[in-house]
Amino acid sequence: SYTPTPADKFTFGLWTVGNPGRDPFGEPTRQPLSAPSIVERLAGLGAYGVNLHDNDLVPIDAAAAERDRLVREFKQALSDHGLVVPMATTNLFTDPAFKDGAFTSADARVRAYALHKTMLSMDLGHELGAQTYVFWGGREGTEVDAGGKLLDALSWFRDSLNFLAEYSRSQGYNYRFALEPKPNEPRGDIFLPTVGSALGFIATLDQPDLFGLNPEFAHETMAGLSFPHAVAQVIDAGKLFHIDLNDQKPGRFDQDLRFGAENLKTAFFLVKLLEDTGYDGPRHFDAHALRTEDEGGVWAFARGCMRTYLILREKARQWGEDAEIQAALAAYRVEDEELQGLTGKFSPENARALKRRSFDREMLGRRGPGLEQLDQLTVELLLGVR
Ligand code: 3MF
Ligand code: MG
Ligand code: MG
Ligand code: MG
Repeated sequence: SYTPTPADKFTFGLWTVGNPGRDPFGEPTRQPLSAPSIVERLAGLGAYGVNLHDNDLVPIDAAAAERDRLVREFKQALSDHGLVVPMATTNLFTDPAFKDGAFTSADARVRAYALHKTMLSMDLGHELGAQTYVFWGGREGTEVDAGGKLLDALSWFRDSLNFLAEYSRSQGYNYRFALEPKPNEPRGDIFLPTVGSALGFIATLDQPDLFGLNPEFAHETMAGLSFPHAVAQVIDAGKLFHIDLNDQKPGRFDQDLRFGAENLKTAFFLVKLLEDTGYDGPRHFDAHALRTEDEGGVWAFARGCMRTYLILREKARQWGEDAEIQAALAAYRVEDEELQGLTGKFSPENARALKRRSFDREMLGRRGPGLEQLDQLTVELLLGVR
């Protein structure tokens, strides 16, 4: 079947299926879609929710009456079609005012405007029911470092996040905040470029417990890193607040490909990781249809993201029940109760006992762990011949 239902918690951004196919070298290839029509189509496909930047719904220069009408029509569509808005975020990258950064601009007026715009957007997100608020610092970075702001930028960024966390509390919004790292594009270098850097930065905030991560498949891949490795570290830190699923060829421009379109095996291990660890937040697809596509291609793209996730989830279940795979796995992980008792926790006695032990170093070096066979079994399972 592999037909999604809201219980699968699949979400898309208004900006994803709504992407009209503009790129740096070419004009849009598709007509814009209205927010209510996106809600209707996504609900029809079995999605759970839809996320947005403030300006995906309300143009930056909209008058109050126009804003109210757009929000009212969007809310009506959400309630008509049973979709929720789990996450909201701010567009701090499209407008020329943010060309040299928002929270990290060297111009104090831009930094203040970024806070002003984000508070209004947090108000909107709350009105729509969002509980997670994402910060993707698209313009927070540099092409040249002659401006000498590398340390200042981190401290301005920290001040802004601290300010907004207090704003959320004072308004009773109680958002959970998720930082979304990206190494580059649109800036030459973006601050906090990877999952690891964002985790380190969170520890320096006033209320670190309110902040977690929104890691993105394409972003870590652009940095030449493994997305499952990054996500595992986020889970280990208890910081997986949200996730952006898509795909990407390493070493290319930001492609935002359909989930599973490129690195299927990596996507499999990611889905397995999310499912095995009981991640119960939204599975958000931050991707868009190829520029070649018409509107039919957009919905084929959306269906494909969800279907591939469900197929990989089923493959992960099969993997867990495959006797040969499980036997190879058990052989790979060598247990030794006595030694694990000594290494689990330091005590002077454990240290003394370990120092006295002798080890058969040559045998340890000779042993083949069987990974070739285990990986081949995995590949054959994925290829559908098991
Ligand atoms: C860009 C992104 C962003 C963020 C979004 C917040 C426009 O590569 O991934 O999409 O995901 O701003 O979630
Ligand atoms: Mg992205
Ligand atoms: Mg992108
Ligand atoms: Mg993203």
